[in-house]
Amino acid sequence: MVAITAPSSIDQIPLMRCPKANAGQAAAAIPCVDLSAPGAAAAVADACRSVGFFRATNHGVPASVADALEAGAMAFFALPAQDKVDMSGAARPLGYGSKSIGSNGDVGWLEYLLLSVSANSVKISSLPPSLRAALEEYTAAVREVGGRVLELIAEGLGVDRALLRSMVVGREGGDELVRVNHYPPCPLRAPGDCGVTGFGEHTDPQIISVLRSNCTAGLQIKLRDGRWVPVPPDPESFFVNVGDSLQVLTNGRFRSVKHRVVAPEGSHSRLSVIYFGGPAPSQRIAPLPQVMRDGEQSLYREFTWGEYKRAAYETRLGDHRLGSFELR
Ligand code: GA4
Repeated sequence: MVAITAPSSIDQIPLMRCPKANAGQAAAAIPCVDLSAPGAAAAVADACRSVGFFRATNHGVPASVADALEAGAMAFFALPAQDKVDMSGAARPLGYGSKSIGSNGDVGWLEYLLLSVSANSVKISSLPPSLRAALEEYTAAVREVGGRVLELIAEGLGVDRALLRSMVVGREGGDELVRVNHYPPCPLRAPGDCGVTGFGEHTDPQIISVLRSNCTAGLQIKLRDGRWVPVPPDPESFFVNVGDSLQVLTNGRFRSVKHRVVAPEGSHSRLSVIYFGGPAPSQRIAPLPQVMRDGEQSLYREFTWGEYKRAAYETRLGDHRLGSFELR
């Protein structure tokens, strides 16, 4: 790993280089599912099994909802650094963060807002009212998309349609987060055929994540065969990824996908908004009995979401977090 250092005008932080992904294979490798099509449940399950990631179209969220959030977020990120901290608190882990991710030394070329959005209200009350209103409207819409995807996943797995959705959406004491990531254009050049890391490679600990970005590229996913491929941006679609908890609930049939973001090099910022669907802390995370074959053993020791989340926060971003819960 090579660390590169920013010029003195920018904070001196080490930024890992991020090898360029294989652009030629992108389009073919990323499944696309029309959420309103008759075969959507099978297509979603297929994508979660083969890649752990897919692009979702026909989701029913009007473009104006995402546009309003994008505008509000860009206005927020254009404020002086101190105002952003004053309005939302420094990320610990919730709040406004810049370059530092989590509390174990991970860094990236980005600034962000990380918010708890459970029980329908954005917890950070001193955000500018227009941003708060846009976040609330967007959250309600993306939660519906997440809920629909969880229903399709359940149907595709052959379990009760409401089972996964009810663990996450609108659940009393549930743990839903929204993260708004802003990646300004990066003036640095990493050595070789590399970009600067915007957000280092990791899997998401939750059940599912639903991402929407503007039209600036940067997201990459790791395929099962180890190749990294860029995800062509599409502001009209949502991108869904399987989280570690869904991997466990399916006893490894679905795999949480490794992903990362390379900082933009040109003149445009990347703005992405991610909804993380996590259950209540007391929720038991173990393979669903309905998906197990006769005599099949769980690959994981049993845990609750609260336990897993606490453990996740002790790890570095790129760690294999499920490792210490695997039985073999
Ligand atoms: C990755 C997915 C979500 O962005 C997140 C991240 C969290 C954080 O930024 O506070 C973590 C990371 C994420 C997993 C390992 C720990 C915790 C940073 C980190 C180093 C909000 C989440 O839930 O887990």
